[in-house]
Order: sequence, then structure tokens, then C-alpha cells
Amino acid sequence: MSFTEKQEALVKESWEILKQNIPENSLRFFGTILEIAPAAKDLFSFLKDSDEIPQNNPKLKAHAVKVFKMTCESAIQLREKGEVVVADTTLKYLGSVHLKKGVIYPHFEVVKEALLRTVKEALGEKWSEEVGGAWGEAYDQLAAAIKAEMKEEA
Ligand code: HEM
Ligand code: ISQ
Repeated sequence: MSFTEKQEALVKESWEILKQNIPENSLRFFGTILEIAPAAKDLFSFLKDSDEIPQNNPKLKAHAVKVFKMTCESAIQLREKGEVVVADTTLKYLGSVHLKKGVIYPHFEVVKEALLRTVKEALGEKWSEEVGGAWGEAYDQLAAAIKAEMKEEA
């Protein structure tokens, strides 16, 4: 299925809203990942030694923002080119980081669910099935590209 101009606009607009509260949204994103898959905590170097999610961890925040931004960027690429084109080294690099950290395919569904829930809660009344669908599709394509690199390296 091709990504429409409307879908791209929905993702961009909602990112503008999410961006206004990075501290809360990145914590919520991460909190939801751990709620669904508590054991995933040990994969993250910045969390290993703490019992709870640090409230104000700059690394966590920066990482969470990157994931959202990349998904947003992937939506734009999808519309313009019909495929995810992250700079080649970046995709390769992401593939190798995730492989090395021990991320497995089912984790991608967990992160997807957490991302979608975060978008939904952040948007409140502005959320719609259509917005959720657009983010879901952009994420799926990006995840597929990262998985392909992981496979390549494994
Ligand atoms: C690291 C993005 C999926 C776990 C990273 C980094 C980015 C990123 C940008 C930072 C790389 C660096 O600069 O070192 C993404 C994107 C994903 C995705 C865009 C999906 C589309 C996942 C999944 C998991 C995961 C499914 C599994 C729970 C991790 C871990 C690290 C990491 C453990 C290393 C963190 C650390 O200890 O420094 N990811 N990721 N990621 N990601 Fe993901
Ligand atoms: C890295 N990869 C996927 C999801 C993330 C969420 C929060 C912080 C880092 C992440």
C-alpha cells in the first residue's frame, strides 16, 4: 500500500504536538515498552543498574526522540519515494546496534504498540484511527528495513 499525502501530513502534524512535551512523552513511550515487556529493561545500557525508569535521563530522552523522529522521517520518505530510505550507513548501523544488543523480532511489535499508545495519549481528542494507522505503517516500514539489516549481519 502506498503512503498518501494525507497520511504524511497526519504524522507530521501529530509529531509537532508530541514534540511539545518531550520529557513526558519519552517517559511514557519507554514506560509502555517496559510495561508490555519488563525483561526488555536489561537491554538498555542506561537502565541496567536502576530499579525504575530514571525520570530525567538525558540519554533516554534523546533516544526516544530519535525513534519518533526516525518514524516521522520514514513517513516522509514513504510518501516521496515509496520506500524507507534512511542514509545507508544509518540503517546498517541501526541493524548492527540492535543485533548486538540482543533485540529480537517480537520486540519490534512491543515498541510499535508503545509508540502507538504514546501517540494516542499525547494527542487526546486529536487522535483518530487514521492517525494511528499512518504512524503504524510508517513504523512497520522502518522496522522492516532495520530487520533486513539485522538479518544481513546475523
Ligand atoms: C538503540 C532506534 C527498535 C532496543 C537505538 C538507537 C536508535 C534506535 C536510534 C540509538 C543507536 C545509537 O546511537 O547508539 C530504533 C528504531 C526502532 C527500534 C527506529 C524501530 C523502528 C528497537 C526495538 C528494541 C530496541 C524493537 C527492543 C526492545 C534498543 C536498544 C538500544 C537501541 C537496547 C541500545 C540502547 C543503549 O543501551 O545504548 N534504537 N530502535 N530498539 N534500541 Fe532501538
Ligand atoms: C531505542 N530503540 C527503540 C526504542 C527506544 C525507546 C526509548 C529509548 C530508546 C529506544
